[in-house]
Amino acid sequence: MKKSLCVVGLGYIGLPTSVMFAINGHQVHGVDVNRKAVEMVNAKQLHIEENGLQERLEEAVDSGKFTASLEPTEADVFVIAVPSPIREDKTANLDYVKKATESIVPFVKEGNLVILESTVPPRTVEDVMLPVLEETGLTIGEELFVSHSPERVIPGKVFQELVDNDRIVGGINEKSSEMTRDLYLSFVKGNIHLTDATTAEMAKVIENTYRDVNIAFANELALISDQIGVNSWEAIKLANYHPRVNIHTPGPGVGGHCIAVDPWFLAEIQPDLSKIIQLSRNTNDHMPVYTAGEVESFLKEQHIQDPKVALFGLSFKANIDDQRESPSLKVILELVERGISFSSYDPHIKENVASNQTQSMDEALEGADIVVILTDHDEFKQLDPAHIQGKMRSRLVFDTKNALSLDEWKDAGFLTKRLGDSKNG
Ligand code: SAJ
Repeated sequence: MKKSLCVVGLGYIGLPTSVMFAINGHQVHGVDVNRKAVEMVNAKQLHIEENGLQERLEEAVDSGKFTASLEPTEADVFVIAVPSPIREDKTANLDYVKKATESIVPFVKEGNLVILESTVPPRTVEDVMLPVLEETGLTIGEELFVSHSPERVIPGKVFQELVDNDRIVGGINEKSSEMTRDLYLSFVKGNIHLTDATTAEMAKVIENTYRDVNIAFANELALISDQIGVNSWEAIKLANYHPRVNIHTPGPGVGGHCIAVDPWFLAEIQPDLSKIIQLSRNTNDHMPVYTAGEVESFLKEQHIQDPKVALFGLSFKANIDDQRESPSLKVILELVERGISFSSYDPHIKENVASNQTQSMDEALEGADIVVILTDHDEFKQLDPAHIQGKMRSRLVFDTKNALSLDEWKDAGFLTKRLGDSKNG
């Protein structure tokens, strides 16, 4: 049955989700505190980038099924998709979730459903949202239904993953779970798994924590390999041929607003019981420092005076324009601390004044002694070392993402180094 929806938060998750509900026949009203975002959505313009979003937004707005404003409206279903970042002290900042919940209270009526999509520490629905929703005067679970259905999509492939991924639905009771499942069935083709709200919160946080711990393990293997004449990339690949082993890859650190954040949600609620989780976070956070140290020692070994470093890649992962929590920015801070001068280049990022960014690769290479690959963009995998060597002062290359065929670079006269690989010196 077609419903009316009010979606609070029109960002990386809320906007694509609103559009999906609208093009599947529901009447959707989107809400955001950012006036510019609201105006752009109504004008069918994008304030975020996502493959396939533009045409779907146009379809949704043109059909009259999607509108946006600064204020919530009455609806059958309220979906909350707002940020849940961490504070300086690594504790969850749930202010946005709380404010969004408060903002819908005047509009909630008997029979409505409230769904939280934001990733949150386990117990947030029960301990933070429900007390606010009780202010409606409705009996929770009988007159008002509530659930957590965490988003699980990867930037760049959101529309594919919204449809194909399995979905977790955790209601505060069975009726809440069933109502939520029935709604998502309008576009989800993956399986929908029903549970309680707190287990759904836990499952979502576990997914990103699993990845963080696994990457920390890979990074630790890289550090060990750097000491013992082993290429960790090769060793990990070989180990992964075992049918029950799946080790992730090392790198200059873990960025983005999910994997570097969510493990702290578990550390915060049980600090004494989350030792591996905290150690992994710290291991991954140390990688930019290690990377900068490796750059410095490579330059020193070659006795290069007043070196200049050309950093390639500023976004937090390959082929996207997102710099949030990017390890590259932390490597930059470390180079500044060490007094090493640098330029930077990223074909996906238009402007970042803080990082001495140049608009062309050749400009970044001018007078440089070393190229450091920090993000494995497709463009970097195809770099021609013969072209690059002509632009530089010295010929050193350090690949932290295993993006390059270093043999080709050696043939072009480069001294090469790879993170986690002391086999190819
Ligand atoms: N990274 C490594 N080694 C690896 C994999 C990644 O160093 O083997 C680094 C990347 O370079 C990047 C960071 O980790 O800096 C995070 O990248 P990612 O692709 O692992 O994750 P995100 O943050 O883009 O998206 C994750 C996804 N979660 C999982 O895969 C379990 C996505 O499905 C979630 O929706 C998203 O977090 C989220 O919003 O929670």
